[in-house]
Amino acid sequence: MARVTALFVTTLLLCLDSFVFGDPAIAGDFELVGRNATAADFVFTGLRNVPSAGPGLGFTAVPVNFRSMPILRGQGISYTYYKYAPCGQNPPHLHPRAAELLYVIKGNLTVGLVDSSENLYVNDLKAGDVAVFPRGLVHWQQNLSKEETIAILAFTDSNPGVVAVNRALFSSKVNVPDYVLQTAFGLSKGDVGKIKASTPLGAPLGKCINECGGCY
Ligand SMILES: *[C@@H]1O[C@H](CO)[C@@H](O)[C@H](O)[C@H]1NC(C)=O
Ligand SMILES: *[C@@H]1O[C@H](CO)[C@@H](O)[C@H](O)[C@H]1NC(C)=O
Ligand SMILES: CC(=O)N[C@H]1CO[C@H](CO)[C@@H](O)[C@@H]1O
Repeated sequence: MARVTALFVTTLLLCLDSFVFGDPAIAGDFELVGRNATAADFVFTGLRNVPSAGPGLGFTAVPVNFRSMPILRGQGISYTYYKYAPCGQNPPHLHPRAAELLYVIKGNLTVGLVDSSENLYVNDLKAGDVAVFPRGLVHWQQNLSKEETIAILAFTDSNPGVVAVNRALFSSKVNVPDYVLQTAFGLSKGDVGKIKASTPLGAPLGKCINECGGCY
């Protein structure tokens, strides 16, 4: 449990971490910094008992990337395991360094993406379905059901990175100048202030919007 929590925090830190780079070229089969590999380096056991999302959290996410599993560095692959609460949303975001392939293990999930020609693609997934989000495109997932959804997301980089659109633009921590947002969105200064005040700074990345009042 402590480990899972630590990993969850790691993901959140990674989300805020804009100065990390994608998969480096490595010289050998694999690479660990400063030590030789043991068998345990090739295994990650942190997905055995992932807790469900707690109250107020839209989901639990456990990354299996170069940070939680250092031997992945340079291998061009990683996972994030998700448990979405009922109504839980992974808000619109993009991965600068990776395409994503999502597989629904349990429950239902509505997923959407917008391409660079501003076309919208939305799909209702059921357990067993797979959806792709091409690299760098804005996308989101939401569990519109009243039951938990579980999915595994694969990435084409051991360090896909995350840019959450809401936080990048409206977080008071980032503090994009109001005039930029007023012009871009046609908002009054007061409205910009309201949106900044209600935009999460970090965790939770997703939130049950209305306890399923607006869900099926
Ligand atoms: C790794 O193993 C090699 C022998 O295979 C050894 O020469 C080297 O010192 C080891 N490196 C570390 C950091 O333990
Ligand atoms: C998923 O959706 C189907 C109908 O499309 C429904 O029968 C099923 O109960 C749903 N499952 C969950 C976990 O919400
Ligand atoms: C995307 C999807 O399948 N959504 C489902 C969410 O759950 C409700 C109720 O279980 C279904 O009616 C939706 O179809």
